Amino acid sequence: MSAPNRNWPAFHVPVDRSGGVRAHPTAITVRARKAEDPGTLDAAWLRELCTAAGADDVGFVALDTPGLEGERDYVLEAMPGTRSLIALCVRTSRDNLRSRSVSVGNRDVATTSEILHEAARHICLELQRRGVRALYPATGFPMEVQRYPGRSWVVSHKLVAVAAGLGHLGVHRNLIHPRFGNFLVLGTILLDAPVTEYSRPLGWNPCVGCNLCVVACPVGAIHADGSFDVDACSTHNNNHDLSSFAGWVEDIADSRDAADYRRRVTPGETISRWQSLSFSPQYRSGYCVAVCPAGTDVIGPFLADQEQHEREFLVPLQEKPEYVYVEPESDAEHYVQEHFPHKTIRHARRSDVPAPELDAAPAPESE
Ligand code: B12
Ligand code: SF4
Repeated sequence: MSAPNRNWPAFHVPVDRSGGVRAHPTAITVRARKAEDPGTLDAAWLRELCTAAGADDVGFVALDTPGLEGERDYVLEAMPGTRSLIALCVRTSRDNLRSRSVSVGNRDVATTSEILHEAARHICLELQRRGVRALYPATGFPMEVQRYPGRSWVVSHKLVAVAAGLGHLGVHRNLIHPRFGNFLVLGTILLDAPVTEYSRPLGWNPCVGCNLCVVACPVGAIHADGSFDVDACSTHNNNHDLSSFAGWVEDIADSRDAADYRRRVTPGETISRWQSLSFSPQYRSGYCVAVCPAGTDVIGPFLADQEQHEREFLVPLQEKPEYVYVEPESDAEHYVQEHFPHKTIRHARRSDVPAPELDAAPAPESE
């Protein structure tokens, strides 16, 4: 027999509603404070706040900046009233990302992402204390994945970073910072206040057009003309996530017994998925980032001896025997057969995820 409320009355401390909300002690305290209008944020002060919090570089843009039209509905959905955006970046440990041991690169991507989240959170709390509304979406995951296979990201950090002058996209479509190159994690903060001075896009592109990213990619996703095969990249690199994860679950469900499961999924693949689930998503390659020599902090040894750069950072990735995940009969499959015959082709099982029935995209102008 249950005995509701025997020890706890409906209200442990009764709420006094006699004077309405305006007479409530909270309302009286807040009214007694001097109302401060945070007004327009001083750009120099904001820059100092961001760099002191741990950002390696930062820029500011108004939400209505040309180039960000596609971001508007998503941003206003996340925080109605957003007026400006902070683009920020934190450097990664270059040699982690260049390592043939992909786990070493993944460790640093995850660590740097958390450092950026912590910096962004610190900035948001300081702005909140000053009466400015501010929020930071994740650098990558978690995202609004219920919208997959539609757009799941809240804001495109690359587009905001370009508009805010942090760099330009290289042939590999990653942002290249003029100093740090592509060895960074990007983030964005949404603000409901304007900033005294906005940044402008960089007048030149730090990409040097060497095309090392083109020849490093194991699935041929990056083309020298700047076009990009999203499907080839995500089928291989994101083999633990999204539709590939759903496909793995279906492989388990379809297996008659352990032997049948092993015919579909190797023990190494099972263990690898355990690692992704336990620690952080394990990308299979970020080879386009690893080999990129662009950026004044990075390019010195490449300029001194390009062949040495390739021997150290490109060739080990090209020669590495590894599983490469492709769709059967895709361009990516033919590319691996032709360029990397020593790598082992695996046909990824990807679940066919239907478009979501609910909340597939923001309502336009949700301001
Ligand atoms: C979606 C996404 C992906 C997708 C698509 C990549 C892409 N080019 O759009 C996949 C899974 C393939 C991917 C892979 C990688 N990503 Co990623 N990814 C993102 C994400 C969430 C949004 C990217 C974005 O803005 N796309 C829109 C525009 C700007 O991209 P675009 O290149 O101009 O155009 C392509 C897309 O629009 C695509 N497209 C069009 N419609 C749709 C719809 C869907 C559903 C998808 C998936 C794509 C897509 O087609 C265009 C290609 O021609 C951001 C995080 C974020 N919230 O911003 C990280 C981000 C871009 N990724 C990043 C990284 C590092 C990677 C990887 C190296 C993974 C790794 N190992 O770490 C690879 C590199 C692939 C590459 N060369 O581009 C970094 C880039 C840092 C930098 N220096 O720029 C980001 C910014 C994460 C971060 N916070 O630092 N990524
Ligand atoms: S590897 Fe070379 S071509 Fe590719 S993005 Fe970097 S500088 Fe540009």
